[in-house]
Amino acid sequence: MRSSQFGWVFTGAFAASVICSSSAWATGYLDQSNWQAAAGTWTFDDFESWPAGTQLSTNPILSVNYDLLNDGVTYPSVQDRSNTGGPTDLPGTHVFLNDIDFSLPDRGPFSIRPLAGQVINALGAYNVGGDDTLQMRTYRADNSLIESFDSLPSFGFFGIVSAEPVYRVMIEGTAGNQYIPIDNMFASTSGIPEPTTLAFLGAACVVMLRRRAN
Ligand SMILES: [Ca+2]
Ligand SMILES: [Ca+2]
Ligand SMILES: [Ca+2]
Repeated sequence: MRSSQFGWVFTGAFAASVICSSSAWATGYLDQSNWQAAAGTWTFDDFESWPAGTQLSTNPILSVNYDLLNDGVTYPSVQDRSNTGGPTDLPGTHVFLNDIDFSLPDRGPFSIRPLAGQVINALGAYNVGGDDTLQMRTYRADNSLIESFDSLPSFGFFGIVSAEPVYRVMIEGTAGNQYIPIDNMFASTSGIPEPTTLAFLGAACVVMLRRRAN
């Protein structure tokens, strides 16, 4: 075995031990600094650079796409907080909203996907609704659920760091009126991992769990 191969295997085994030591393939965070440390590399959009009223189908700052809202015709939109209400704890005046007309009802959850050829490894955002609890859910390529994680009520950071590649993230109100401004979105994305890498991590996990069971 070449030394580079040994290094790769060692790194893989270490990664597997981290993954296997947790009960799930993804971890939720309510602390922005802890999420950032776990995500490693990430980008960040405070939505201040977009004019108020802009609908976003794609966000090059975060390397993600946004699906149409439930009405089938509008995308989530950047809005001025003076129109959406909510806590003023964060700097700036722009938020990201699942509506376009500032009146109930809302237009459904945010559905966030990686750009073509990419996966999402971690995603975080601030709940700035003032009256909502938000749920973040991560999904595999076959749309099966990886992990679900709830924000604190009213205000605060919440995010997921996933060991499994994420192909879709949903953010939905689970308490409150479902009209849910969010802000300061963070994302970590990368190219789609090689199947051999995933297979190796999975195999290392099985070996480790077997050893633990003995
Ligand atoms: Ca903002
Ligand atoms: Ca509305
Ligand atoms: Ca609300």
